[in-house]
Amino acid sequence: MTDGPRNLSNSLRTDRDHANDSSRPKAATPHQMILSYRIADSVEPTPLDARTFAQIRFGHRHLRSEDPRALTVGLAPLGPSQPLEHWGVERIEDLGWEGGMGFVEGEDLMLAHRLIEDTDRNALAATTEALYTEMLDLTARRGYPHPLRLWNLVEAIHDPADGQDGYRAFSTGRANAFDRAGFGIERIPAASAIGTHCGGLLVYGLFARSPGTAVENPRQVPAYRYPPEYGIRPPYFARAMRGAGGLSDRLFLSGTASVVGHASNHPDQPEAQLTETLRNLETLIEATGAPGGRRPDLLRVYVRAPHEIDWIEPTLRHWCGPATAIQYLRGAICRRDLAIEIEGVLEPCVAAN
Ligand code: 3EB
Repeated sequence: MTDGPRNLSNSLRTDRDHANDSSRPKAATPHQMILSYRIADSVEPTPLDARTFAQIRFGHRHLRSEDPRALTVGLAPLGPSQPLEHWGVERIEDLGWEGGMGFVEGEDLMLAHRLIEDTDRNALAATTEALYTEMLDLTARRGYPHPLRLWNLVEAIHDPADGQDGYRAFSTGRANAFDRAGFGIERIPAASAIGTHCGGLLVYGLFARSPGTAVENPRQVPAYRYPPEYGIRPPYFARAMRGAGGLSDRLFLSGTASVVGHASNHPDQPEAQLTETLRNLETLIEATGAPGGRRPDLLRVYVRAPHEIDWIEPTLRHWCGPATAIQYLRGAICRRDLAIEIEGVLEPCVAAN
């Protein structure tokens, strides 16, 4: 669904005038550009102001609004969730819509999102490739050529598409687009790819002016080197990405599941999968050079079966401690035999650098 995201409202214009006011000094400390990244306990949209970079909510369907900073992702929040994601910045440089793509620019960081509602199942790879090509082109053209973190929401991810599993068709299109844009492996971002009940194909993500640093998990084969049994083209994502510049060394952990080597461990055993997933997260965090025992500040948990959160919640809370903000969303993991996937964000930590 679209609320007519074509024209910017008057109130927004005030923000833009403010942001573009050249008499304002450039931020002396661009490394502090992102003031906050938090999730909150609000289902209602809160008013966007001059310091709002993005406000992402979760609900029963994908929804864009006139203001490209507000986006609703069609995944239902579950249990004790905090279904609002808020990014605050020092100032907005520009924002708008171009060819159906919403974008927001801060100093060092760009948000881009694109929703294609009516995807042809017989052309999912081609649709994905076109969407990615457009997004990589627009972001690079506007000075943000480095994707750091991408979220992919794929309708009916396991249903056949192009004569194969939908996720594999999606992976093919994504890999082709990155190849076509001339990306080396070191520039492939952190990502999640989740199945939804409706909504076509939604991709949104963060792009930077300066390159981030990809981190791999020693327990896992890099996804872009998975053998062909997972698809003609492998899934192009890094296990984690550390942001540079205005991202203040924030660390984005990709969707992490019970995958060891390249195989799904404990197929269809959710409890063993959670244990394996947490081990993967611990190993990944360690691989980033963070202090031992460091836990993410934000966690987002995707579960296939909503009732599973009854036991996942206390186990996960015990693992991460009271300080971590956690979101639970209902979503299909991109491999049928996986029941749970967890992604996270680690806020800058002086000792980690
Ligand atoms: C895995 O480790 C599980 O295709 O973008 C996790 C994170 C997974 C991102 C993606 C897929 C993706 O292979 C699946």
